Amino acid sequence: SINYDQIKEAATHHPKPQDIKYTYGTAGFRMRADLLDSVVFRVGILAALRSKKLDSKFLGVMVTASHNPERDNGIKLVDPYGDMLEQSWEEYATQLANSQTEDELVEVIKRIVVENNIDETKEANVVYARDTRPSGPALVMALEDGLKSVGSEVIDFGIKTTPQLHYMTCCLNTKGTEKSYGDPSELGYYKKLAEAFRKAVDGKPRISALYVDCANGVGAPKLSELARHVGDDILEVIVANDDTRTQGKLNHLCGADYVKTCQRLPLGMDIEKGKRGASLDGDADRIVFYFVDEDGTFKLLDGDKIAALAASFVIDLVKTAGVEGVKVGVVQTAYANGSATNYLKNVMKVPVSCVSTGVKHLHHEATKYDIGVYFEANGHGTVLFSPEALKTISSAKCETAEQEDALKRLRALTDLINQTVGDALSDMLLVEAILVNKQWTLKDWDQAYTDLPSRLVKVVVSDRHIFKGTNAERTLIEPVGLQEKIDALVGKYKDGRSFVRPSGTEDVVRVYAEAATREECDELAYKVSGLVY
Ligand code: 16G
Ligand code: ZN
Repeated sequence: SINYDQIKEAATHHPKPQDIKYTYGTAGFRMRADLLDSVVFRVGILAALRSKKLDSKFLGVMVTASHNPERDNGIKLVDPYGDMLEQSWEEYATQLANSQTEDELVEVIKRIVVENNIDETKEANVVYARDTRPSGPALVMALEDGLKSVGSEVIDFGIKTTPQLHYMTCCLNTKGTEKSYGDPSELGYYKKLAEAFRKAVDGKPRISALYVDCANGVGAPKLSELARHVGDDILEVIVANDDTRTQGKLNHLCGADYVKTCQRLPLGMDIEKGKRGASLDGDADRIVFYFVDEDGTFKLLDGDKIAALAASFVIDLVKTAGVEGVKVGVVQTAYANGSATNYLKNVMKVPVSCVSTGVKHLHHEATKYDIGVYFEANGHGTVLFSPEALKTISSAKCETAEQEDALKRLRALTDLINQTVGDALSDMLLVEAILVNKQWTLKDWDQAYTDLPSRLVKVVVSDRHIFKGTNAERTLIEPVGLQEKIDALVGKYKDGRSFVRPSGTEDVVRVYAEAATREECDELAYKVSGLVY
């Protein structure tokens, strides 16, 4: 049973700083690492409580701040099957983090126990991992203190990518059942992906090398390891920006977020014309691809392009394999380029839904399709197969060699694609597998549609919470009257579109705009920002 005196004693070593309000947001808690000690300690307690609540299933805890600067860190919880923490518990995380004294902390814990009918005598099991940030080891010690104060059993999974922690959590909880997701180890992860990749590209010749900017983060050692398991006879990966030791290099002028936001090559990746490049972010859950065209222009293939590529390939396989009952849909956010949405809806004729920013919204919506393809434009996403679709695909019988071949590749994809969360390493192999099957260059892939010029602007305001949106964040309802002004501006531009939303991860408001030309797009972004400011 829970020893509250023990928790109080442990908590005195992790006091909450005065005058800080913490919020468990879209990506958990994320901020300057030196402000996180008390938060991490308390998240440990919450993870243990949730494990007790869920019959001692393993909870996952990831210490990372993804693409944020190196001085930041963060922490988020992963539910037993690899999904994000259930939304109703986010509020508990916030309350624990903000209790000022040890007494208040214990009060909140007792309330969580009562409200959720938690059996205190149940065992708690928690698995945690961290990225390569220098602040990681100290934070992990605070996390352990929190976990142990509640008597939790722990598995330290070491330095991992965020998706590897999701994979591990799901594997631990499905081990020995018919839903087993794989061997709960890092090696199990590589073997599963490598074997699936080999099957997916079976019989097709290798394509040119892929240069991968790993943002000087955890993706670098992990990608090298994965590539070793796949074998360079079928995939040639050249790892760049792999310096995880020199302070200050993580995410600095490199990585998926930098490349997507700045629309330019990362530092340390001078790829020549025609060579193929990709960038991961700091915890390897996002990926974008790119190349430099003959005329020297930088061409980005972002999450929208990945979604279109993946959806079209899966749809073709489903058709050829003759499992036609299986319906494919795509989930996007308001940040999806207008050309991408148009291409999917009107050219490919795939159902497309638009949801609010944040993986939990996309993931949830994607489970409504037999095969749900979800990607944020920033490169985070995956393809989800429903249990029924998996059953249909695994039990389908085929009559022709062509059918059999398609079925084999489709089955390989169900293992290749991380079903728990968007995973840059798994997504990289997915894209490579499709390009190998089609024998396509990045330029071939890029032909499907041309992105409208777009611009994302950060606006610092005195209170971003006064901005309230609806319609998947595409329409503002507050401040009253602002949306009408935005609409009036947008109406003046050909193919114009713009929306305003408060960030879930930074104290800013984001303004997105797109229009037919670069000049018009920038002008629209500038004018809408003027309305917000
Ligand atoms: C978080 C989200 C990401 C989203 C981003 C938007 C997760 C795991 N991550 O990083 O999906 O794109 O926030 O940030 O949900 P913003 O609200 O600051 O624009
Ligand atoms: Zn990330």
